[in-house]
Amino acid sequence: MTALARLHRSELAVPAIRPELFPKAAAGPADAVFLDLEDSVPEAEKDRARANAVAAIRDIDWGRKILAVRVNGQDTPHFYKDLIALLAVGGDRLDVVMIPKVGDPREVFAADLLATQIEANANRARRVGLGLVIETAKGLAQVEAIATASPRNESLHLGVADLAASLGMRTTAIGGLNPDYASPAGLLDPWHFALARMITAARAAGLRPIDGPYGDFRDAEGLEASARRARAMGAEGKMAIHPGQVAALNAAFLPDEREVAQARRVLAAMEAGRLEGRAAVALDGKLLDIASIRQAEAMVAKAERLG
Ligand code: 1VU
Ligand code: MG
Repeated sequence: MTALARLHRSELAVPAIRPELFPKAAAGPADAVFLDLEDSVPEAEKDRARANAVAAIRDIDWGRKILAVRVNGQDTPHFYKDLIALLAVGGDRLDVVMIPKVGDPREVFAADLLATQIEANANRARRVGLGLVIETAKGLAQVEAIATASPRNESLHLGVADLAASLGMRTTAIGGLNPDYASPAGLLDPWHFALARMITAARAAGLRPIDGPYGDFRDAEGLEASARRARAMGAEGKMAIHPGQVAALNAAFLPDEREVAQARRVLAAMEAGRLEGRAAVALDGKLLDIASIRQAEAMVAKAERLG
């Protein structure tokens, strides 16, 4: 369960072909930063992006952030080169290798095997973690097996754009709602099933579930609503594609004072019930029982851990 203990409210994507952005990302408030070697890098620039990422791991002070690099997928000729460069040359500061488009637990096993060999040869002092991007129909269908495929696994991330393409969803937007997906009562959330399934698999395996990005980075209201939906369902944090999104995510994924105060009231009411020999009590006209203790304790523990 150690994977859950890291603060991971916001995760800023930074294209690795834009090294001028690295110091801004390192100095900013994101809990996690990932340098991207994959879909924000044109094919002809893959080698340059990789070299930039390796230098950034070694030369930039990333403070206490989770530092990740998203490598190219295992269906490309770049994956092994990315992994060797990052682990053999990049050094120990790299926390997590993010693997895109994971579709099968055997891909995670293969990444673990290769990482183990590189780390042994490079005398790397600590084991790198894996962040797995769930963004294909195959990956979502096998997400439980993927989540438990390696002890290196730390987090699952919903890749909304690729998932939409893979599922044939009728949208070209990155995240957010779709006016066509509605009931007579209003808009529904087209990401609900995928996010719920990914969160369930992540929590069952003790990993951090991270919601996908909201591409319309000028729409603060839409981002906030999307983050609130994800946190209501149990997501630990959310990807950001622009630094302007980070503060809102950091705030959204902290338990707020009202929620924590209510959780403490629940615990007090249950304790009073316990002293009277009861495990089911009423508070404000609503049922509480022993499951309510677990819900409230999880909320209070998270608030205390985050200070
Ligand atoms: O004010 P300054 O000039 O000092 O700084 C600019 C800009 O340089 C900086 N900035 C960033 N800093 C760190 N990390 C970033 N990702 C980043 N983006 C911008 O912030 C200041 C304001 O920038 P801006 O509003 O002028 O933004 P631009 O027009 O320069 O860039 C917008 C995009 C969206 C292109 C840029 O933010 C970006 O490239 N984002 C990340 C894209 C990415 O990594 N995509 C792949 C992962 S997400 C995915 O896979 C989709 C599902
Ligand atoms: Mg993707």
